[in-house]
Amino acid sequence: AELALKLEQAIEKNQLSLYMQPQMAMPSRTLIGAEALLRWHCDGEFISLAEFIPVAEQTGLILAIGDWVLEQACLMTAEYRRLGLVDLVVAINISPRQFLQSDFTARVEQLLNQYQVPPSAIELEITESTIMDNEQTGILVLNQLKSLGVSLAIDDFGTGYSSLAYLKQFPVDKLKIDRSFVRNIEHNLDDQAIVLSLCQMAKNLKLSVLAEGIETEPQLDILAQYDCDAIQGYWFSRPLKHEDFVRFSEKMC
Ligand code: G
Ligand code: G
Ligand code: MN
Ligand code: NA
Repeated sequence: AELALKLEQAIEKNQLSLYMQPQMAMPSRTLIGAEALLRWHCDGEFISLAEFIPVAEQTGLILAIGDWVLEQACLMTAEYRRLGLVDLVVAINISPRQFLQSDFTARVEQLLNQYQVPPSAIELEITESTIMDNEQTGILVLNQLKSLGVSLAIDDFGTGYSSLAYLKQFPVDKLKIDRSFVRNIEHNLDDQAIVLSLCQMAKNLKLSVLAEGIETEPQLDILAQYDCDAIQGYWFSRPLKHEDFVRFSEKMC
C-alpha cells in the first residue's frame, strides 16, 4: 500500500524515466532501433519493475504510467529524428490493461500527431498472453493499430501459450524471442533447437525476428547462423539513459 502511494506521486515528482536499449540488425550489426524501458528512481534508489509493475497493474495506476510512457517515448522519438536518427524505430512495452483501453488506438494516433512522429517510427510490444487472454478484442485492437501504421511486435515470444495456428491471425510484424531461450544457448541443445525453429517459422510466416538477451559473442554467432534478423542484449549495450543513448548512436554512425 505504501508502494502504491509513492507510485501515485511518481509522475508528478518526475521520478520516472525511459532508458533506451539499442537493437541491431544482423548480420550488419548496425543500429536499427531501441526498446524503451521504464525506470523509477525513488528516494535515491531504483525500484525494480518486478516490484512495482504488478502493484501498478492491480491498482490501475498502470494506465497513467502507460500513458506517460507512451507520450515520453513519442517525445524522445521526435527528438532522435531531429538529431538525424530518422531510421530508428522506438519499441514501447504495452501493458495488458493499457492495450485493452477502448480508446487506446486513438490515443496512440493523437500522440503521433502531437509530436509529428510517423507511425512507422514506433513499434508496440505486446505479449502473447495479453492477446490470448482477450482473443477477440485483442485481434481487433491489433488490426486497428496495424491500420494506423505502427509496427507491432510480440514480446517474450515462446513463453506464452498461443498456438501457432493463432499466430497467423495476428497482424504483427515481428517476434521477439524471449531471453530465457538464449541464456544457455551455447550449451543447451534444446534451446538451440527451439530458437532455430522459431527463427525458421518467423521467416516462413514473413515475420521479422529479434532475439533478446544476447550477452556473449558465442550467443551472437549462433543467432547469426540461424539467420535471425536482429538482436538486443548486454553484449551490444545495456539500456541507456537518453544522453548516453544519443552518444552511443553517434558512435555507431
Ligand atoms: O528493463 P527491465 O528488466 O527492468 O524490465 C522488466 C520488465 O518490465 C520487462 O518484462 C519489460 O517488458 C517490462 N517493462 C519495461 N518497461 C516497461 C514499460 O514502459 N511499460 C510496461 N508495461 N512494462 C515495461
Ligand atoms: O520482457 P521484456 O523483453 O520487455 O524485458 C526486457 C528486459 O530484459 C529488460 O528488463 C532489460 O533490462 C532486460 N535485458 C535486456 N538485455 C538483457 C541481457 O542481455 N541480459 C539480461 N539478463 N537482461 C537483459
Ligand atoms: Mn519488451
Ligand atoms: Na521479452
